[in-house]
Amino acid sequence: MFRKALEALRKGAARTAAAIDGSLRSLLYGRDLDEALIDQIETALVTADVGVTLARELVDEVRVQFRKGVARKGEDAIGILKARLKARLSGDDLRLARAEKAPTVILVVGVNGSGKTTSVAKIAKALRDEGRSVLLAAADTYRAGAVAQLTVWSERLGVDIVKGKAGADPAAVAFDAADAAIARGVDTLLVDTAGRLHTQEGLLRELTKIRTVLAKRIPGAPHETLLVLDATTGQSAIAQARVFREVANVTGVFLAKLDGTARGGAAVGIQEALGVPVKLVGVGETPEDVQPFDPEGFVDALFTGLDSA
Ligand SMILES: Nc1nc2c(ncn2[C@@H]2O[C@H](COP(=O)(O)OP(=O)(O)OP(=O)(O)O)[C@@H](O)[C@H]2O)c(=O)[nH]1
Ligand SMILES: [Mg+2]
Repeated sequence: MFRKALEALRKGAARTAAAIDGSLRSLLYGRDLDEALIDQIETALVTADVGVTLARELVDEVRVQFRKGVARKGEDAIGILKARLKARLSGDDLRLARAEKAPTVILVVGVNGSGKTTSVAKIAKALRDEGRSVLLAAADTYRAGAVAQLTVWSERLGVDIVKGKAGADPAAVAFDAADAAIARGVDTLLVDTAGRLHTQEGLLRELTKIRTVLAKRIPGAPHETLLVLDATTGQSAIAQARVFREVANVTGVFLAKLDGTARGGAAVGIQEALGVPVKLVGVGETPEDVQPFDPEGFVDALFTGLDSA
């Protein structure tokens, strides 16, 4: 999905690039490497939210190559960092899962305000643009106004929606939506859920119930569970991700608000901490502002300005 240019992604990564760029560029460009300089690279990477452990690993590699006499210049260090980061981020299947037999069910989870509902609209639009039929399930019956918010998106995008009353059991809404998806023969059912903190046990249990109901109606559902993380929250997003992975069987990350942060390095940290791939990134507030996560393009964008590769 989303066969588009990388422009929007670059826009999002550009801020992170500026952060890494500002420090690494002045640090490394045109300079000879030495041990002290290599230590400073680590600080620059941690500042960009790559994560302490990974930053150390990356820098260790630079140090090894330096001691072997292979890496001599700042530019060599940049080359090593880029290659390592790309290797880290690639390899997983970054496409959204699809059921063998329609409907495919995509469950969207995350903490309050991370960008779930907006991300549902983005995915709905992208799928519809590919000619696939989409049904939305407004299973956030917790927050007043949540159903109305998704309804507005459904009207703007021209896709159907199944909703319950405010305060209704979200699992019941999921049940009705699954039935409707089968009856209407839609390709993909997108389930929006209430924002919940990773400390709210009752709400976390509710997710399990939603999953159970979906699986009962549709074999293998949910086929994809996307955890929406707010990229501007950096390391906190990683802590959330750990808990959600445990309780919600997260299969992919939608990294929202990448346009609003200089800390896009979190994309790398998340993948490292979870072993779950970042599949999509959000780079703005409109339904067009979504891109597939492209490890090559992302890493290049992180280092834009450092070299032209
Ligand atoms: N800049 C930017 N803003 C975003 C992006 N995604 C979502 N937002 C904004 O973030 C805010 C929260 O988005 P929602 O989609 O309502 O978040 P949510 O997770 O559904 O929130 P709750 O249902 O209350 O938990 C809104 O103002 C969105 O417009 C993004 O990729 N970039
Ligand atoms: Mg919402």
